Amino acid sequence: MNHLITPHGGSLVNLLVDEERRNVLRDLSLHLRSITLSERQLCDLELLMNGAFSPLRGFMTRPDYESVLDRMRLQDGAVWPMPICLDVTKVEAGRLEAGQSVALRDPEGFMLAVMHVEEVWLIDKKREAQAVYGTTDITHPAVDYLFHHTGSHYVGGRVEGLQMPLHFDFKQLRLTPLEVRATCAKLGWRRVVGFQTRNPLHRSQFEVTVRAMRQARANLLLQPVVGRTKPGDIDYYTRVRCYQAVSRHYPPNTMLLSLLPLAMRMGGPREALWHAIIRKNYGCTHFIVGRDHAGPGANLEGNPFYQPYEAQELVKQFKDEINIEIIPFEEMVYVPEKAQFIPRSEVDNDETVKTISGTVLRKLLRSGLEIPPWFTFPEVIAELRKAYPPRHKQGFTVFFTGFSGSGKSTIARVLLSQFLEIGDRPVTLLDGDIVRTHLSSELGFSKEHRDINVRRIGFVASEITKNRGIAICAPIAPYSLTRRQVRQMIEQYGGFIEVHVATPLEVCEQRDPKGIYAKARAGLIKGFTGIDDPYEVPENPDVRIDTTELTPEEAAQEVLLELQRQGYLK
Ligand code: PPS
Repeated sequence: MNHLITPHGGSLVNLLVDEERRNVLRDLSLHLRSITLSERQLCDLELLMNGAFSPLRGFMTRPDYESVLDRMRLQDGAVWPMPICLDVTKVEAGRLEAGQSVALRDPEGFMLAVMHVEEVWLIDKKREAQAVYGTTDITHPAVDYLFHHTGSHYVGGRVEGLQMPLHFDFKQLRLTPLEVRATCAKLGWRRVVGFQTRNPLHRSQFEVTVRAMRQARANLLLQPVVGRTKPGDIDYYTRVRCYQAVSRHYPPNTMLLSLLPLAMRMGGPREALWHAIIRKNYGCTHFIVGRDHAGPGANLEGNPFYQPYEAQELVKQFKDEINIEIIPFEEMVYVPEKAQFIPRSEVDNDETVKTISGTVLRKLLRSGLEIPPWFTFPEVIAELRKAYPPRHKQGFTVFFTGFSGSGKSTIARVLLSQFLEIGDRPVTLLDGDIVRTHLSSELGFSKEHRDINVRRIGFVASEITKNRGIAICAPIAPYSLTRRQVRQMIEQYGGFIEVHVATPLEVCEQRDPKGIYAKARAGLIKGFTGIDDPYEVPENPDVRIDTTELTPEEAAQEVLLELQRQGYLK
């Protein structure tokens, strides 16, 4: 295997400068503008700097970008299907011009590289979406990213790298293209087949890799993506533990596990071609392209964005030019009669087939049901169960909202006692008054301050929920949008049960346990919720309780029953 030759015949790019130049750039940076990179931009920069994106030497300038859009080639003719561009806001773009240099920094402020700006231009997003992804439908994750999370302008120019983005996890598994090539050479591997994945390796994918190794008489580079993948994917910490476990099922010294900090676009055929070029840069001689490679799923009408074998067709078309053998694979299915996975087209008419989709797998995990051993390895099941406990083991937040005096705090205290009696999770009560004493003592009751207060509660509750505890929150939380934001913060980690304590204002005012309504009516307190400040009634709470005719215990029971219905209590 040649150690320096890239798909395009040139040498592997390395944008990291030597120490002397680094010092010059550090001194220069005192006078430079800075751009703080997003997660995706950091991934792109890392792969530019370490040569995985060879022959690119920086973020694309407009002629390369236009050429990639129009013909999947750089201006000089080299095959390259994906725009690698640095986007900035209109304001930032206004401060940049050709000839200037800018410091590229990570979110903590570390300077990773300097870019020498050659061009700044306004993005025609519709044109880019149509050219690269074949659609302007925002259900496609890359189109959504382009339309909603990408600045208005691109900045192109050569990059000089000072320092690789920092990673503190799985360091031994983060190999650069040069390190992968050197390891393969040391192991005496001359033929290496690359496998790309963003999912745990189950038995069917394992079978694909083993068949590919046999077919190509090659060793395996298992290269899972640990940058940005498809929203909703299994987190990479869990996946990497799964890959490490499955690695032990290959014969000794036949495969290498190496993590790829790539920001995927889910761009189907163009993305598959891009993946093949990247793998060639890592030293692969062969690359596996599966069914629906890097597919973004279906659009709102349920139709796939790309045909299942479109990616294979495109990569095959360019394989000679990019100098890598493609190993195409169709869908693998399990045939119980044979007790093995085989390609769907090889199944006989009288044989049964079994498959489990990602959606079904998630359902099985959520409900704690058995995952059949034919589907995956016991170690993988154990890891997935740790990451996706059934609901009765997940954390959750009970979020009360309602007028002052509606009974929120009292019901919250009853619930606190009930959860402590059950005793299976740690419980924290974040009552309005407690929070205003310990977390938000500097805040008043303007809309802005109430929103800050409620979002702080949401943040603390989301941390508790993430760590599988129970958070009980009881602020007034008068605004729908803020409540919705809190729900979003929490639901990514566990349950969110919104309880509207809908006791009418007259009853709350009559109760007036703190004498605070009397003060508000007398004009001694301004902007009091329900008196001279708004309360937006929740439209679809999980529970709505009017405590006028209920004891606190009866009200708490309604919440407990809802928690049980949703599966959070056994
Ligand atoms: S919010 O809107 O969610 O931030 O309010 P919260 O943190 O729950 O605080 C509500 C308690 O503060 C007392 N209080 C007021 N409430 C509403 N409006 C105004 N202007 C106000 N000033 C003081 C009120 O007694 C609330 O107590 P609870 O526990 O809800 O009865």
